Amino acid sequence: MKTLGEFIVEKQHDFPHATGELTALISAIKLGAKVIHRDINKAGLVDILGTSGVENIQGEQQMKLDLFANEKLKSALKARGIVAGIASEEEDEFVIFEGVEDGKYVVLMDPLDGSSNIDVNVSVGTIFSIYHRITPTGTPVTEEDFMQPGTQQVAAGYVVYGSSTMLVYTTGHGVHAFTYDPSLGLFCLSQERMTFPPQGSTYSINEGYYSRFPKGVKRYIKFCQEDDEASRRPYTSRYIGSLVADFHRNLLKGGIYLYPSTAQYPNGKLRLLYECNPMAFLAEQAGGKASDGANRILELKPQTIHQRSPFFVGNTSMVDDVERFMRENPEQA
Ligand code: P6P
Repeated sequence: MKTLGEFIVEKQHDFPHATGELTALISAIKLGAKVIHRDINKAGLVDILGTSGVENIQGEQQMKLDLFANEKLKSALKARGIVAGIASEEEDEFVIFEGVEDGKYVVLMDPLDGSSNIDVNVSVGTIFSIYHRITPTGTPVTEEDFMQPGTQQVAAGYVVYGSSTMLVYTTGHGVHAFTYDPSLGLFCLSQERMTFPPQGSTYSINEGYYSRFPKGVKRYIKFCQEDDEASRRPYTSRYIGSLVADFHRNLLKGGIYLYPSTAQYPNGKLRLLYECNPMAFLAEQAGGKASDGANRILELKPQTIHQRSPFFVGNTSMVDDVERFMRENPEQA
């Protein structure tokens, strides 16, 4: 058994340029995940179910646990003294950590993705994305530090709070998974260098919105449902309504997650900076692909912190298929 802490230190020796600070940063996220795990598993017992009565900048109801997770992760990250600021789905603007102007890193996060599932006991997740700041240390971070393309990520990962709680991360040297053992309070290595299986046969999309999808996506969905034994079609349809849970299953079993633009979300629903980019980094490190239907997600230049993007992520061959149908059917509806 190897713990997350031991693994990071071991890997740190493999990469002399790595600093102990990144180790401390991922440990802060580990601590936040343990606290969130504890409270998610009590959700039915204490007053943290339901909405907070507050809307976030997206106009979405903030769940009590969203705000709880956000605060716990913020305090864990600030306490390490190496993160100069964060951007979060739960924060209208980026947050400067006063007194940590020397921090070398910024963190972007979705503290509790899929939180509407909490009240119905369905898996949810935490998503994080780590960058070196680009403004000089010793000064407060600026928006510029948070507007970097996904290719600049130093590390990224997620925690999936499911039948077990798992932390999955990459620093650009493969994707590694750790399972939480609550009896020990430790995340233990469960899979090193995770990769997508050679061929995927699951597609994850909210087909209830079919009529609102671009024509290329509609054609792809029909393609998934056609009989073709050689390509393992018809594919299985699996959609949990929680990006982290759907992504995690597709990473293990092979598949593709799709959230296209729709009439309701003309730029897609998922946020580029703290949902698409970290999952795209992981996908590419696991031999997969992430696209907005035409472009590599990681190369998109962010314009605003909460900007959205159409998102197609999973086995490379499946994402290639979607891009082909989008090229052949450029009509929006
Ligand atoms: P819909 C959760 O709100 C989320 O951001 C993802 O985790 C999830 O895949 C998607 O939105 C679900 O959206 O519109 O299908 O309910």
